[in-house]
Amino acid sequence: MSKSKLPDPFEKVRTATGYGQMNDQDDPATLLLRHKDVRKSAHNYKTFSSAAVPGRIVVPSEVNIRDTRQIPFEVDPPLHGKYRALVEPWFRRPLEEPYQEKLAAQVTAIVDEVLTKDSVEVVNELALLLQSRALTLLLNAPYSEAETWISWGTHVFRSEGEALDGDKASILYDYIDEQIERAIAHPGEDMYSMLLAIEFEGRKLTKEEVKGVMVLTFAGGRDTVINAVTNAVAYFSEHPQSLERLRKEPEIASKAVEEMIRYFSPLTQMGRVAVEDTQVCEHAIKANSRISLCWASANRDASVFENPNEIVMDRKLNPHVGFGFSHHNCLGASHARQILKILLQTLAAKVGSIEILDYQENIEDLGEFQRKVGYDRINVKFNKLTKQ
Ligand code: EMZ
Repeated sequence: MSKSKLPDPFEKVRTATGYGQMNDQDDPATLLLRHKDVRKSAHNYKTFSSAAVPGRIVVPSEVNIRDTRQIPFEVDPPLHGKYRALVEPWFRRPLEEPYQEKLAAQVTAIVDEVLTKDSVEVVNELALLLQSRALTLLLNAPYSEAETWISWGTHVFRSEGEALDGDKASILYDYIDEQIERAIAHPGEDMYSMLLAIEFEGRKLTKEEVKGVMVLTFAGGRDTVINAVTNAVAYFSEHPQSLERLRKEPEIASKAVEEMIRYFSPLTQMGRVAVEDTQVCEHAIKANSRISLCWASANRDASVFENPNEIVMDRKLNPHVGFGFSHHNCLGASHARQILKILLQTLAAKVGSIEILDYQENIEDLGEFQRKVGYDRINVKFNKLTKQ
């Protein structure tokens, strides 16, 4: 029963001091580990800024492979709120029924397909397909674009088993530049066209701003969604009773999704840059140094969550920070929640059991901590639900 487990590497240090250290390309970060400190610091944008040079608030830092500022992610209030208000209605479309119906059709097709196979590598043959196809809905782009995105692999900035890869990042940037030119020449109903058309403070967005929103949309929801989907499949393989429960109590699906986001914490952490000398947990933070808001640690904080290391499918109080916290909370959360919810419902309706055949874990190296975030690959066999 341990193949699907994601252990909590932060527990000891979180309880003892509340913070850890991580060197990252000679730009160290102080990891805040407690739920309370993470939330408080996420809220305090005046001291802990997101508006550093592009790429610096990401841990591991992306300053060497990215010049484009991701919007609204790498912008502080009040400007952040103005950008956010412009794009928010677009990112709320996943709450509409026709969107969910199309997503359900995509999920059904994938699940039906995996049920015909003797062995399925879930990362590439299920999660990557689902993430890429679902993204055509978020962008309102042709379904065929998914093929291009699938060919990029699981992370748009990283090659298999490697750290950040500038050549790979260029493929994404060039692609987005081309798409922006296409949308200028032939405006349509897609996300690029929407961004090019909107009015921002009495002017149109620049191409660089449009690119900033698009890079965020491609990068932010890529490995995160893929890990969440893969981890959910692994979890159900070892907990068939949870699948059974979803069949009998479909009304708990939304709670189960939140609980999985808490437990999986697909995005381990996000950084901020201190704009002045300050302190957290009685630890001095120097101006212009980095802190990291460790969502994964906060989500296992036993002072907030009972049985933090277990998935409690219908957990009642669940103030998790898996989608971040405060004004920067995840813009793509509605889309991600729908993907997971529909996946859970579809698996419950069609799959009786899942067997793990073999797997290789994906372990993040965070200096003094090593964290399993999911799998590099995991082969499983899906078995049809027979009895009703
Ligand atoms: C950035 C980040 C956003 C970053 C909310 O997270 O996600 C990471 O996966 C990307 O590498 O560029 O978009």
